[in-house]
Amino acid sequence: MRQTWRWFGPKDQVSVDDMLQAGVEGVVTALHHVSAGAVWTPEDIAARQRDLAAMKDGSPSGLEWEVVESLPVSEAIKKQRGDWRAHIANYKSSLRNLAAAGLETICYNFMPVLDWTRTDLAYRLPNGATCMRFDIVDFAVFDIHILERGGATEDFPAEISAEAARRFAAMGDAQTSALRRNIVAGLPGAAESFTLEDVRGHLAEYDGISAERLRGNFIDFLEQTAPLAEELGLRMCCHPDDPPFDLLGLPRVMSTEADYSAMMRAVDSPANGITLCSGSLGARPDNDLPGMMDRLGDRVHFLHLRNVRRETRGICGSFYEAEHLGGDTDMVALVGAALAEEARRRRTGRRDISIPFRPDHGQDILDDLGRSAQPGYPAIGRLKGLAELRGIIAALTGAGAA
Ligand code: DNO
Repeated sequence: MRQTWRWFGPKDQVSVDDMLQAGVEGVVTALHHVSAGAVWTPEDIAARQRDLAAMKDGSPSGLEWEVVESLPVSEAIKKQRGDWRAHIANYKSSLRNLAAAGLETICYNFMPVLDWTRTDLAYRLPNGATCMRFDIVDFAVFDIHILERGGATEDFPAEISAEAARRFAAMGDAQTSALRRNIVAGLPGAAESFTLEDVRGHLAEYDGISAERLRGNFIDFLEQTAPLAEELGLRMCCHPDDPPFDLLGLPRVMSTEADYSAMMRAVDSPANGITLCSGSLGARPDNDLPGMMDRLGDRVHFLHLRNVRRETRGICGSFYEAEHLGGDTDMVALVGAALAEEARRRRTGRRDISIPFRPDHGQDILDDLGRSAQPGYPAIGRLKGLAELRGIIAALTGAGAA
C-alpha cells in the first residue's frame, strides 16, 4: 500500500517538509486555482510538480505528484446544461495533459452542488482535541430555518424537525451564522463567499433533476471519459457522497455499494474505478467497508482511510470524525482486505499492485490547534493517523519482523 498525503499547494499551512517528515511516499494534490470546467494546462501541471519537488531550503524532496484529487466535474456537466459539452472536451484535454505529465490516478466526485458537508468544523472532544462533526438536528436547523428551503420540514423525520425548531428558537445570531458558514464551507470553492441566495440559486437549478436523471448524466460523462482514460493508461476513481445520504433535496447517486456496482456495470472499463473513502461511506450503517473492499477491490484505485463514530441509528444521522482506529469501521479488517486485493493483483500480473491510500482527515491535536490548516487536514492529527495505519500494515504483512 502506497502512503500518500493530500497537499493543497504552496498556500497549505502544512508544508512539503512536514509531509516528508510524516513519512509519506507520494503526494495527492490538484490545481485548486483552476475553475471546474477549464483545461489543466501542461504548464500549470508542471508548475505544481515543481512546487512539491523542493523542500523549504531548496533541497529535493524526492516526492512526486502521484494522485490527482480532484479533477472536478463541473456543475454544467452534472446537470447537462450550458457549456457542458465544451467542459467534457476540456476534461478530456486535462486527462491527456495529466497522462503526458506521468500522472495515472484521477479522483473526482459527482455530488451536485455540495462536496463534503459538516455542521461543526471544530467539535471539541473530551481531551481538548477538535474534529469535524455532522449533527443531523443542526443540519435541519440550517435547512428548515436558515435556508428556509421549501419542503425541508417534510424531508426530516418529525422528531428531528421538532427538535430543530426548539434548537433554532434558542440560538443567537452568532450561532446561526457559524452554522451557516460551516455548512457552506463544503461548497467547492465557496468558503466564506457564498450567500444563502447563491445556495438557493444552485438548488433551484436541480429542480426536475431526479436521481435517475443524474445517474444518466453520470453515465454519459463516463462513456465520454473512461475509454480515453483507459487508452491513456489512467485510472479514474469516483469519490463517494459525503455524507452518503440525500441532503437539501438534491439527488445523490454514489452513496452505497449498489451505486458503485451499477456505475461500474454501466461503463465496464478498468479505468472506471473507485475512491473507497471509509470515512464518507462509513457514516451509513449499511455500508460494510471491508466487504466492499473485498467485493469491489479490483476497481479500487485509491483509498481514503478515516473513521467516523455514528451517534444516531438510521441511515441519515449524526456522526463525528473519530481517531483512525477509533470509529465504527474495523480498520484492521479494511486494511486486511486491501492487502488481500494487492495479493490478488500480484498473482494476476497487474501493474498497479500497490494501492495508494492517504490518512484522510485527522483530528486537530497538539500544535494543530493553533495552525488553522484546511479543515480536516491538520499536520499532526494526520501524521498520527498515518502512523497508526502504517502500524496495521506492518503487523499484517510481517514487515515489522525484519
Ligand atoms: C474532503 C474530501 C473531498 C474529496 C472530493 C473528491 O475532505 O475527501 O473533498 O476530495 O470529494 O472529489
